[in-house]
Amino acid sequence: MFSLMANCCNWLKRWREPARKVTLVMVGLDNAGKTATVRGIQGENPQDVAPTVGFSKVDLKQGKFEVTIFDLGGGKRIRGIWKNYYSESHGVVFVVDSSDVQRIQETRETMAEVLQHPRIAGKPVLVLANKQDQEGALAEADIIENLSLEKLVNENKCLCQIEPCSAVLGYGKKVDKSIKKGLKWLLNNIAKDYEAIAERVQRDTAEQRAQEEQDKKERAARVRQIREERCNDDKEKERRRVREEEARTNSPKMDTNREEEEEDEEEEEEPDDPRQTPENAVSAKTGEPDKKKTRKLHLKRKHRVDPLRTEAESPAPPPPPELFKPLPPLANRPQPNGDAQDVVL
Ligand SMILES: Nc1nc2c(ncn2[C@@H]2O[C@H](COP(=O)(O)OP(=O)(O)OP(=O)(O)O)[C@@H](O)[C@H]2O)c(=O)[nH]1
Ligand SMILES: [Mg+2]
Repeated sequence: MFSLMANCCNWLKRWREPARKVTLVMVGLDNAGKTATVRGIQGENPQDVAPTVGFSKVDLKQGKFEVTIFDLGGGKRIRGIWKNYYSESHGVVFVVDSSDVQRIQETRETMAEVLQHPRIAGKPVLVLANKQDQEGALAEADIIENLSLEKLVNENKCLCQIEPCSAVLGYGKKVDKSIKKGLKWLLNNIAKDYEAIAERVQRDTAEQRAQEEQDKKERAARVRQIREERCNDDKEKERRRVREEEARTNSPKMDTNREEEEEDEEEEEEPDDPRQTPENAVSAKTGEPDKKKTRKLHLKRKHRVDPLRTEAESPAPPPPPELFKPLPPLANRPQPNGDAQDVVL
């Protein structure tokens, strides 16, 4: 009679207890069967699931527990995000593909990283040795050995349970019993130490939020600094551009003068340059002869003869036509006949 009353009191006490909110993180290599497992527990068909990119959040009621499961993508490049969910988790579900013997070492290393993390160590861990329906799947004992599971959980003070299972066997009420059993074990062990775990979750979450806030501020400060530096760079570039523009605007005159000076120097150094013609002295800009140049050229042209022009413009004069023949000298003149008289012209 007394024990019956005690049982009734306990039941009443439990019934009046508020539902416990528990958050679980579900991890494991890609293709292990995490999403299929969650689907089965939810009562959805676990077949034809797509790889998880990022994470999916599932809320479900399990007895007196309101459970939130973070089903995280297991791809190598996604694993980096796992740690962001550790602080708010009360426990861990680690899913192993028992048929993927080739990646068992990768699984071991990944599990070690998870359990060693300061925000996970000490929390209860359920290992689901999934895909037991597959041929060649490692049995429970092989998995324990290959993962050095005992050593890992002892070192990190994690309560641990391993359940060989198959996520595709059924769903809803027909979900693999081992999965149900494992989940029950996990929730009960969290419940046993709920206050301590919940306090830790609260503290770790607050720390993480503060850290995230700090990171955000630092990131914002870095972005601001980069923007300022870029802005200064832009201003400097603009200033340089303006200077160059100004220099370009002024430079043609300077260059022309310089060219002229150089030409003058050349003229003085090489006075017999055959390319020096009067046309060179005409300013390219105005079409007017440059006075200075003309003067110089004029001076110099006194000493110069351009053979080509001379020939072309002043051809040699033709010999004058022979209008009359000069008389031969007197001595050689033919003698007139006797009657004729010499005529002196
Ligand atoms: N044969 C068999 N196939 C399973 C089992 N569990 C899951 N699968 C299949 O394995 C594949 C991967 O399952 P997922 O649930 O997507 O794996 P996951 O761990 O969520 O993978 P990621 O989201 O990439 O991390 C799917 O084709 C599932 O149908 C099982 O117990 N047995
Ligand atoms: Mg998935």
